[in-house]
Amino acid sequence: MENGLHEYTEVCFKEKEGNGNANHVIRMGTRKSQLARIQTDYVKEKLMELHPDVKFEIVAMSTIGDKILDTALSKIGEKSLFTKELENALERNEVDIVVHSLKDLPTTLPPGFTVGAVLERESPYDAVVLHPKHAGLSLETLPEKSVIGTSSLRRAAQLKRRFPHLEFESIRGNLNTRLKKLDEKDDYAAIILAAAGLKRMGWENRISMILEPADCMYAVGQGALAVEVRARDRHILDMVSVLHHHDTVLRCIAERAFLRHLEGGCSVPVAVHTEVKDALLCLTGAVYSLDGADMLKETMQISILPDNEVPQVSDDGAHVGVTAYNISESSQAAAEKLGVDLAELLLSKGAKDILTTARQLNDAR
Ligand code: DPM
Repeated sequence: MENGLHEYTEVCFKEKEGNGNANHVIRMGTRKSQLARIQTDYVKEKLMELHPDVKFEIVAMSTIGDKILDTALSKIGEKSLFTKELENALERNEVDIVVHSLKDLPTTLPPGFTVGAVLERESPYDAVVLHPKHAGLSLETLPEKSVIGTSSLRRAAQLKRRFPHLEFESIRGNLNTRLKKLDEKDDYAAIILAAAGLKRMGWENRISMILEPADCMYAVGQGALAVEVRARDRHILDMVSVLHHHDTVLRCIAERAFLRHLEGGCSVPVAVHTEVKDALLCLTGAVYSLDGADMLKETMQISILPDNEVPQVSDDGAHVGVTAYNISESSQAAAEKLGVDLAELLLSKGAKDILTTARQLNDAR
């Protein structure tokens, strides 16, 4: 934050109550990585279209997740790795809006914060990026013992299960760093990244294959952008709420409720797949042992038929950290219940043991 603020000294500080008036500048906090900036610019463009009378400014900051580049994400043990410093700035009214990848936002936000918008989801799937020398191959046809770079326990567990001839090693750094490590060294035959991030960076042409749910289900919230705001700041909440995408919101509420009820974070192998079809919300969720040998996977669905109910306006109408007054309250409650019910089903089949063992093994590595 100290790095970002001095660039904007001409802007007056706001009163403690937060930002109330249209003549105020709305400040948007972002991490300094290229992907974070692209995502924040994208949301800024959307907001400028919808609120042409408001001035938006971007403030870039470094976060712990950006500073610790040599340790696997799952081992750092700080749940709000990428979000804490940005939330501190929100709290101090130094920024009014923070844009995140929803999948990096903990399922329980610190008190006082909420997700005021979840934008339409990009592709939620994972993608394989091959070393150029393997062009034309696939995970299936890569040579025995080829090393795949990923520090996602979720990706490694599922892919070990599906492609036992491959080996998996951690790779860290932002997207630019990872692609460089892949191309310029001989350490990895391929790396696995979220298709959404690659697309936003303009690197779609590096995608060799998209992983189908049968091979690798995605992370909770993957591919969706989230706008975090101060929960008490009704003016900003109303301003950003127009960005909510109905189906994405309900899918992500179900996914986040599932993860929260399992007590999973970014350090456990949990994967999901959701669909909205014919007023049905369908959630598939799975937990894996680190080596992928054990798996529990179930699917449930719930009706989200639109109702005539007046949107609830309570102090805390949030569902797993998401506030969406403009989306049917009963559909949101149904989505949250779906996630909880599916988690309960997996827990009744032994998910707790799988996750506890995975956590212990990961901590011991
Ligand atoms: C989280 C994970 C990863 C990110 C764990 C997972 C990937 C870590 C890694 C929770 N956050 O997915 O199982 O590969 O070492 C992250 C990316 C994006 C958001 C990059 C990526 C962009 C896509 C999006 C890192 N967070 O996953 O390739 O907006 O969802």
